[in-house]
Amino acid sequence: MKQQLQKIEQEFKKAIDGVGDVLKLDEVYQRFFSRKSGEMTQIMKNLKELSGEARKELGSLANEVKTNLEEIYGSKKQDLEHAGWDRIAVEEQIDVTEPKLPPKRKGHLHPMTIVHNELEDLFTSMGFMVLDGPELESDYYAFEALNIPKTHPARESMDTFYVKGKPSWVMRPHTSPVQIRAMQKYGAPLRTVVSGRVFRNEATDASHEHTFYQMEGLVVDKDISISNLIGTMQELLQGVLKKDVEVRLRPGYFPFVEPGFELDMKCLVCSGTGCGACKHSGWVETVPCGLIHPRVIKAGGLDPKVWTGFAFGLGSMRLAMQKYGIEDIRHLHAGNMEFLEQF
Ligand code: FA5
Repeated sequence: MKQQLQKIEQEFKKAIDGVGDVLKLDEVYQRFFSRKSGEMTQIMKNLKELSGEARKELGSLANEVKTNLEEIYGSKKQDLEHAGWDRIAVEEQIDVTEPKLPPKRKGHLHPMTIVHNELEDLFTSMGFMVLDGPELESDYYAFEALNIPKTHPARESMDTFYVKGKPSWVMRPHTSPVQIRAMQKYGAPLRTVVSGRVFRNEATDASHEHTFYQMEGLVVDKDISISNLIGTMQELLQGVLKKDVEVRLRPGYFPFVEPGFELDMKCLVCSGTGCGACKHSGWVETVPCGLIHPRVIKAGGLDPKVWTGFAFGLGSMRLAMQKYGIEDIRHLHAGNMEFLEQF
Protein backbone atom coordinates (compact mmCIF):
# COMPACT_ATOMS: atom_id res chain seq x y z
CA MET A 1 0.00 0.00 0.00
CA LYS A 2 2.99 2.27 0.71
CA GLN A 3 4.16 1.77 -2.87
CA GLN A 4 0.64 2.39 -4.14
CA LEU A 5 0.58 5.72 -2.26
CA GLN A 6 3.96 6.73 -3.74
CA LYS A 7 2.72 5.83 -7.22
CA ILE A 8 -0.49 7.86 -6.80
CA GLU A 9 1.50 10.86 -5.55
CA GLN A 10 3.83 10.75 -8.56
CA GLU A 11 1.03 10.27 -11.09
CA PHE A 12 -1.09 13.03 -9.58
CA LYS A 13 1.80 15.53 -9.71
CA LYS A 14 2.68 14.52 -13.29
CA ALA A 15 -0.94 14.80 -14.48
CA ILE A 16 -1.39 18.22 -12.86
CA ASP A 17 1.85 19.56 -14.29
CA GLY A 18 0.61 19.26 -17.87
CA VAL A 19 -2.77 20.85 -17.23
CA GLY A 20 -3.45 24.34 -18.74
CA ASP A 21 -7.00 25.18 -17.63
CA VAL A 22 -9.34 24.75 -14.69
CA LEU A 23 -11.65 22.24 -16.43
CA LYS A 24 -8.81 19.82 -17.15
CA LEU A 25 -7.50 20.30 -13.62
CA ASP A 26 -10.87 19.28 -12.18
CA GLU A 27 -10.88 16.18 -14.40
CA VAL A 28 -7.53 15.15 -12.92
CA TYR A 29 -8.83 15.80 -9.40
CA GLN A 30 -11.89 13.64 -10.01
CA ARG A 31 -9.70 10.81 -11.29
CA PHE A 32 -7.97 10.63 -7.91
CA PHE A 33 -10.55 11.96 -5.48
CA SER A 34 -14.06 11.18 -6.83
CA ARG A 35 -16.25 9.65 -4.10
CA LYS A 36 -16.99 6.45 -5.97
CA SER A 37 -13.98 5.58 -8.07
CA GLY A 38 -11.13 7.99 -7.21
CA GLU A 39 -7.78 6.20 -6.88
CA MET A 40 -6.99 7.97 -3.61
CA THR A 41 -10.52 7.39 -2.33
CA GLN A 42 -10.07 3.65 -2.91
CA ILE A 43 -6.90 3.61 -0.81
CA MET A 44 -8.65 5.40 2.03
CA LYS A 45 -11.46 2.85 1.86
CA ASN A 46 -8.98 -0.05 1.90
CA LEU A 47 -7.41 1.26 5.12
CA LYS A 48 -10.49 0.09 7.00
CA GLU A 49 -9.59 -3.50 6.25
CA LEU A 50 -6.18 -3.21 7.96
CA SER A 51 -5.69 -3.71 11.66
CA GLY A 52 -3.43 -2.61 14.52
CA GLU A 53 -0.06 -0.99 13.92
CA ALA A 54 -0.23 -1.26 10.10
CA ARG A 55 -3.55 0.61 9.98
CA LYS A 56 -2.13 3.36 12.20
CA GLU A 57 1.10 3.75 10.24
CA LEU A 58 -0.43 3.59 6.78
CA GLY A 59 -3.40 5.72 7.84
CA SER A 60 -1.19 8.61 8.86
CA LEU A 61 0.92 8.28 5.68
CA ALA A 62 -2.23 8.20 3.50
CA ASN A 63 -3.60 11.32 5.24
CA GLU A 64 -0.29 13.11 4.74
CA VAL A 65 -0.28 12.28 1.00
CA LYS A 66 -3.97 13.23 0.65
CA THR A 67 -3.46 16.62 2.33
CA ASN A 68 -0.36 17.28 0.26
CA LEU A 69 -2.15 16.48 -3.03
CA GLU A 70 -5.15 18.63 -2.13
CA GLU A 71 -2.85 21.56 -1.41
CA ILE A 72 -1.12 21.09 -4.77
CA TYR A 73 -4.54 20.99 -6.43
CA GLY A 74 -5.71 24.19 -4.58
CA SER A 75 -2.69 26.26 -5.46
CA LYS A 76 -2.69 25.12 -9.11
CA LYS A 77 -6.38 26.07 -9.36
CA GLN A 78 -5.65 29.56 -8.03
CA ASP A 79 -2.80 30.06 -10.53
CA LEU A 80 -4.96 28.97 -13.46
CA GLU A 81 -7.85 31.27 -12.48
CA HIS A 82 -5.59 34.33 -12.27
CA ALA A 83 -3.95 33.51 -15.57
CA GLY A 84 -7.44 33.25 -17.10
CA TRP A 85 -8.47 36.77 -16.01
CA ASP A 86 -5.18 38.24 -17.20
CA ARG A 87 -5.65 36.58 -20.60
CA ILE A 88 -9.20 37.94 -20.96
CA ALA A 89 -8.02 41.44 -20.04
CA VAL A 90 -5.28 41.29 -22.68
CA GLU A 91 -7.37 39.65 -25.41
CA GLU A 92 -10.40 41.89 -25.00
CA GLN A 93 -8.27 44.99 -24.37
CA ILE A 94 -10.31 46.19 -21.44
CA ASP A 95 -8.83 49.45 -20.24
CA VAL A 96 -10.57 50.17 -16.95
CA THR A 97 -8.91 53.60 -16.77
CA GLU A 98 -10.42 54.75 -20.10
CA PRO A 99 -12.77 57.74 -19.62
CA LYS A 100 -16.36 57.17 -20.80
CA LEU A 101 -17.35 58.33 -24.29
CA PRO A 102 -19.16 61.66 -24.58
CA PRO A 103 -22.93 61.18 -25.09
CA LYS A 104 -24.13 61.21 -28.73
CA ARG A 105 -25.41 64.64 -29.79
CA LYS A 106 -29.17 64.71 -29.31
CA GLY A 107 -29.83 67.19 -32.10
CA HIS A 108 -28.36 70.17 -33.87
CA LEU A 109 -29.20 72.88 -36.38
CA HIS A 110 -29.78 72.09 -40.04
CA PRO A 111 -27.08 73.58 -42.33
CA MET A 112 -29.69 75.92 -43.90
CA THR A 113 -30.65 77.21 -40.45
CA ILE A 114 -26.96 77.78 -39.67
CA VAL A 115 -26.48 79.76 -42.90
CA HIS A 116 -29.64 81.85 -42.39
CA ASN A 117 -28.69 82.56 -38.75
CA GLU A 118 -25.24 83.71 -39.87
CA LEU A 119 -26.73 85.91 -42.59
CA GLU A 120 -29.25 87.47 -40.20
CA ASP A 121 -26.52 88.15 -37.61
CA LEU A 122 -24.38 89.75 -40.29
CA PHE A 123 -27.15 91.99 -41.61
CA THR A 124 -28.44 93.04 -38.19
CA SER A 125 -24.86 94.10 -37.39
CA MET A 126 -25.15 96.44 -40.43
CA GLY A 127 -28.42 97.92 -39.19
CA PHE A 128 -30.89 95.76 -41.16
CA MET A 129 -34.22 94.57 -39.70
CA VAL A 130 -35.14 90.90 -40.13
CA LEU A 131 -38.67 90.51 -41.52
CA ASP A 132 -40.90 87.65 -42.57
CA GLY A 133 -43.43 87.29 -45.37
CA PRO A 134 -46.26 84.94 -46.44
CA GLU A 135 -45.50 81.81 -48.50
CA LEU A 136 -49.02 81.90 -49.98
CA GLU A 137 -48.96 85.22 -51.78
CA SER A 138 -51.32 87.29 -53.89
CA ASP A 139 -50.68 87.71 -57.59
CA TYR A 140 -50.49 91.44 -56.96
CA TYR A 141 -47.53 91.30 -54.52
CA ALA A 142 -45.79 88.40 -56.29
CA PHE A 143 -45.88 90.05 -59.73
CA GLU A 144 -47.83 93.16 -60.45
CA ALA A 145 -46.48 95.46 -57.77
CA LEU A 146 -43.02 94.30 -58.85
CA ASN A 147 -43.56 95.67 -62.34
CA ILE A 148 -44.37 92.22 -63.80
CA PRO A 149 -47.76 92.65 -65.50
CA LYS A 150 -49.99 89.70 -66.46
CA THR A 151 -48.67 89.40 -69.99
CA HIS A 152 -45.03 89.72 -69.00
CA PRO A 153 -42.81 86.76 -70.05
CA ALA A 154 -41.00 86.89 -66.68
CA ARG A 155 -44.02 85.17 -65.13
CA GLU A 156 -43.37 82.12 -67.25
CA SER A 157 -39.71 82.01 -66.32
CA MET A 158 -40.74 81.76 -62.68
CA ASP A 159 -42.80 78.56 -63.33
CA THR A 160 -45.25 79.48 -60.63
CA PHE A 161 -47.60 77.16 -58.68
CA TYR A 162 -51.09 78.70 -58.82
CA VAL A 163 -53.73 77.80 -56.25
CA LYS A 164 -56.51 75.68 -57.77
CA GLY A 165 -59.73 77.67 -58.19
CA LYS A 166 -58.08 80.90 -56.98
CA PRO A 167 -55.98 82.22 -59.87
CA SER A 168 -54.98 85.37 -58.01
CA TRP A 169 -53.13 83.33 -55.32
CA VAL A 170 -49.72 81.72 -55.79
CA MET A 171 -47.09 79.87 -53.78
CA ARG A 172 -44.52 82.65 -53.90
CA PRO A 173 -41.86 81.91 -56.54
CA HIS A 174 -39.42 84.38 -54.94
CA THR A 175 -39.05 86.47 -51.78
CA SER A 176 -39.25 89.78 -53.67
CA PRO A 177 -42.97 90.46 -52.79
CA VAL A 178 -41.69 91.36 -49.32
CA GLN A 179 -40.01 94.43 -50.85
CA ILE A 180 -43.44 95.99 -51.39
CA ARG A 181 -44.88 94.83 -48.07
CA ALA A 182 -41.86 96.21 -46.16
CA MET A 183 -42.00 99.64 -47.85
CA GLN A 184 -45.74 99.87 -47.30
CA LYS A 185 -45.41 99.00 -43.64
CA TYR A 186 -42.17 100.73 -42.60
CA GLY A 187 -41.71 103.54 -45.17
CA ALA A 188 -38.20 104.95 -45.73
CA PRO A 189 -35.34 104.98 -44.96
CA LEU A 190 -35.37 101.21 -44.69
CA ARG A 191 -32.88 98.33 -44.49
CA THR A 192 -34.27 94.84 -44.25
CA VAL A 193 -33.57 91.17 -45.04
CA VAL A 194 -36.17 88.43 -45.36
CA SER A 195 -35.28 84.75 -45.63
CA GLY A 196 -37.75 82.02 -46.44
CA ARG A 197 -39.00 79.24 -48.66
CA VAL A 198 -40.00 79.77 -52.27
CA PHE A 199 -41.62 77.36 -54.73
CA ARG A 200 -41.24 76.72 -58.46
CA ASN A 201 -42.69 74.14 -60.77
CA GLU A 202 -39.42 72.85 -62.13
CA ALA A 203 -37.51 69.60 -62.51
CA THR A 204 -34.84 69.01 -59.91
CA ASP A 205 -31.16 68.41 -60.58
CA ALA A 206 -27.89 68.95 -58.72
CA SER A 207 -28.43 72.73 -58.56
CA HIS A 208 -32.25 73.07 -58.75
CA GLU A 209 -34.97 72.28 -56.21
CA HIS A 210 -38.73 72.89 -56.58
CA THR A 211 -38.79 74.18 -52.99
CA PHE A 212 -35.77 76.21 -52.02
CA TYR A 213 -34.63 79.14 -49.90
CA GLN A 214 -33.88 82.72 -50.78
CA MET A 215 -32.89 85.75 -48.78
CA GLU A 216 -34.25 89.04 -50.01
CA GLY A 217 -32.36 92.20 -49.15
CA LEU A 218 -33.68 95.72 -49.50
CA VAL A 219 -32.19 99.14 -48.82
CA VAL A 220 -34.20 102.31 -49.43
CA ASP A 221 -32.55 105.63 -48.77
CA LYS A 222 -31.45 108.82 -50.48
CA ASP A 223 -28.66 108.65 -53.11
CA ILE A 224 -28.17 104.90 -53.06
CA SER A 225 -25.72 103.80 -55.77
CA ILE A 226 -24.30 100.64 -57.31
CA SER A 227 -21.21 101.04 -55.07
CA ASN A 228 -23.43 100.60 -51.98
CA LEU A 229 -24.85 97.45 -53.57
CA ILE A 230 -21.46 95.95 -54.47
CA GLY A 231 -19.98 96.74 -51.03
CA THR A 232 -22.89 95.00 -49.31
CA MET A 233 -22.60 91.95 -51.58
CA GLN A 234 -18.89 91.65 -50.72
CA GLU A 235 -19.72 91.79 -46.98
CA LEU A 236 -22.39 89.11 -47.48
CA LEU A 237 -20.14 86.61 -49.24
CA GLN A 238 -17.13 87.16 -46.99
CA GLY A 239 -19.28 87.06 -43.85
CA VAL A 240 -20.73 83.64 -44.65
CA LEU A 241 -17.86 81.98 -46.52
CA LYS A 242 -15.18 83.53 -44.27
CA LYS A 243 -12.74 83.86 -47.15
CA ASP A 244 -12.12 85.93 -50.27
CA VAL A 245 -14.03 84.58 -53.25
CA GLU A 246 -13.75 85.42 -56.91
CA VAL A 247 -16.95 87.08 -58.18
CA ARG A 248 -18.17 88.46 -61.48
CA LEU A 249 -20.95 90.96 -62.09
CA ARG A 250 -22.84 90.77 -65.35
CA PRO A 251 -26.00 92.45 -66.59
CA GLY A 252 -29.19 90.63 -65.57
CA TYR A 253 -32.81 91.36 -66.39
CA PHE A 254 -35.45 91.57 -63.68
CA PRO A 255 -38.44 93.92 -64.21
CA PHE A 256 -38.22 95.19 -60.62
CA VAL A 257 -34.66 96.57 -60.83
CA GLU A 258 -32.94 98.95 -63.23
CA PRO A 259 -30.08 98.37 -63.83
CA GLY A 260 -30.11 94.69 -62.87
CA PHE A 261 -27.15 92.36 -62.33
CA GLU A 262 -26.27 88.75 -61.86
CA LEU A 263 -23.55 88.30 -59.27
CA ASP A 264 -21.85 84.96 -59.80
CA MET A 265 -19.10 83.41 -57.68
CA LYS A 266 -16.35 81.04 -58.77
CA CYS A 267 -17.50 77.56 -57.69
CA LEU A 268 -15.78 76.53 -54.46
CA VAL A 269 -16.97 72.93 -54.78
CA CYS A 270 -14.79 72.29 -57.88
CA SER A 271 -12.54 75.42 -57.76
CA GLY A 272 -14.00 76.53 -61.09
CA THR A 273 -13.23 73.38 -63.09
CA GLY A 274 -16.92 72.47 -63.49
CA CYS A 275 -19.27 70.20 -61.49
CA GLY A 276 -22.99 69.56 -60.85
CA ALA A 277 -23.17 72.39 -58.30
CA CYS A 278 -22.18 75.01 -60.93
CA LYS A 279 -23.89 73.35 -63.92
CA HIS A 280 -20.39 72.52 -65.17
CA SER A 281 -19.65 76.18 -65.91
CA GLY A 282 -17.25 76.89 -63.03
CA TRP A 283 -19.48 79.81 -61.89
CA VAL A 284 -22.53 79.80 -59.59
CA GLU A 285 -25.40 82.24 -60.03
CA THR A 286 -25.68 83.29 -56.41
CA VAL A 287 -27.07 86.79 -55.92
CA PRO A 288 -29.12 88.57 -58.56
CA CYS A 289 -29.46 92.22 -57.61
CA GLY A 290 -29.93 95.77 -58.85
CA LEU A 291 -31.17 99.27 -58.14
CA ILE A 292 -34.89 99.33 -57.32
CA HIS A 293 -37.09 100.30 -60.25
CA PRO A 294 -38.95 103.62 -59.64
CA ARG A 295 -42.30 101.87 -60.27
CA VAL A 296 -41.58 99.45 -57.43
CA ILE A 297 -40.73 102.30 -55.06
CA LYS A 298 -44.03 103.90 -56.05
CA ALA A 299 -45.94 100.64 -55.46
CA GLY A 300 -44.36 100.60 -52.00
CA GLY A 301 -46.05 103.97 -51.33
CA LEU A 302 -42.87 106.09 -51.62
CA ASP A 303 -41.88 108.93 -53.93
CA PRO A 304 -39.27 107.65 -56.44
CA LYS A 305 -38.05 111.21 -56.98
CA VAL A 306 -36.95 111.33 -53.34
CA TRP A 307 -36.08 107.72 -52.55
CA THR A 308 -33.66 105.33 -54.24
CA GLY A 309 -32.51 101.87 -53.25
CA PHE A 310 -31.04 98.50 -54.06
CA ALA A 311 -32.39 94.97 -53.70
CA PHE A 312 -30.95 91.50 -53.96
CA GLY A 313 -32.36 87.95 -53.97
CA LEU A 314 -29.74 85.54 -52.65
CA GLY A 315 -30.12 81.84 -53.51
CA SER A 316 -29.19 80.77 -49.99
CA MET A 317 -29.20 77.01 -50.68
CA ARG A 318 -26.61 77.54 -53.36
CA LEU A 319 -24.57 79.64 -50.93
CA ALA A 320 -24.78 76.84 -48.32
CA MET A 321 -23.53 74.38 -50.97
CA GLN A 322 -20.54 76.63 -51.59
CA LYS A 323 -19.84 77.09 -47.89
CA TYR A 324 -19.86 73.38 -47.07
CA GLY A 325 -18.70 71.90 -50.40
CA ILE A 326 -22.04 70.15 -51.08
CA GLU A 327 -22.12 68.87 -54.66
CA ASP A 328 -25.89 68.24 -54.93
CA ILE A 329 -28.63 70.58 -53.64
CA ARG A 330 -31.00 67.62 -53.03
CA HIS A 331 -28.91 66.47 -50.03
CA LEU A 332 -30.23 69.49 -48.14
CA HIS A 333 -33.83 68.24 -48.09
CA ALA A 334 -33.23 64.48 -48.12
CA GLY A 335 -33.33 64.03 -44.34
CA ASN A 336 -30.38 61.62 -44.45
CA MET A 337 -28.87 61.45 -40.94
CA GLU A 338 -25.42 60.46 -42.19
CA PHE A 339 -25.33 63.68 -44.23
CA LEU A 340 -26.86 65.90 -41.54
CA GLU A 341 -24.64 64.66 -38.71
CA GLN A 342 -21.66 66.30 -40.42
CA PHE A 343 -22.84 69.77 -39.42
C1 FA5 B 1 -35.25 85.96 -58.38
O1 FA5 B 1 -35.91 85.13 -57.78
C2 FA5 B 1 -35.32 87.41 -58.06
N1 FA5 B 1 -36.46 87.66 -57.24
C3 FA5 B 1 -34.04 87.87 -57.40
C4 FA5 B 1 -33.86 89.36 -57.31
C5 FA5 B 1 -34.23 90.01 -56.15
C6 FA5 B 1 -33.30 90.08 -58.36
C7 FA5 B 1 -34.07 91.39 -56.03
C8 FA5 B 1 -33.13 91.43 -58.24
C9 FA5 B 1 -33.50 92.07 -57.07
P1 FA5 B 1 -33.86 84.16 -59.68
O2 FA5 B 1 -34.99 83.48 -60.31
O3 FA5 B 1 -32.63 84.26 -60.50
O4 FA5 B 1 -34.21 85.58 -59.19
O5 FA5 B 1 -33.51 83.42 -58.32
C10 FA5 B 1 -32.61 83.98 -57.39
C11 FA5 B 1 -31.57 82.95 -56.94
O6 FA5 B 1 -32.24 81.83 -56.39
C12 FA5 B 1 -30.71 82.37 -58.08
O7 FA5 B 1 -29.60 83.16 -58.36
C13 FA5 B 1 -30.31 81.05 -57.50
O8 FA5 B 1 -29.18 81.22 -56.65
C14 FA5 B 1 -31.50 80.68 -56.68
N2 FA5 B 1 -32.36 79.74 -57.41
C15 FA5 B 1 -33.13 79.97 -58.49
N3 FA5 B 1 -33.80 78.88 -58.88
C16 FA5 B 1 -33.43 77.91 -58.01
C17 FA5 B 1 -33.78 76.53 -57.86
N4 FA5 B 1 -34.66 75.93 -58.64
N5 FA5 B 1 -33.21 75.82 -56.86
C18 FA5 B 1 -32.33 76.42 -56.04
N6 FA5 B 1 -31.97 77.71 -56.11
C19 FA5 B 1 -32.50 78.45 -57.09
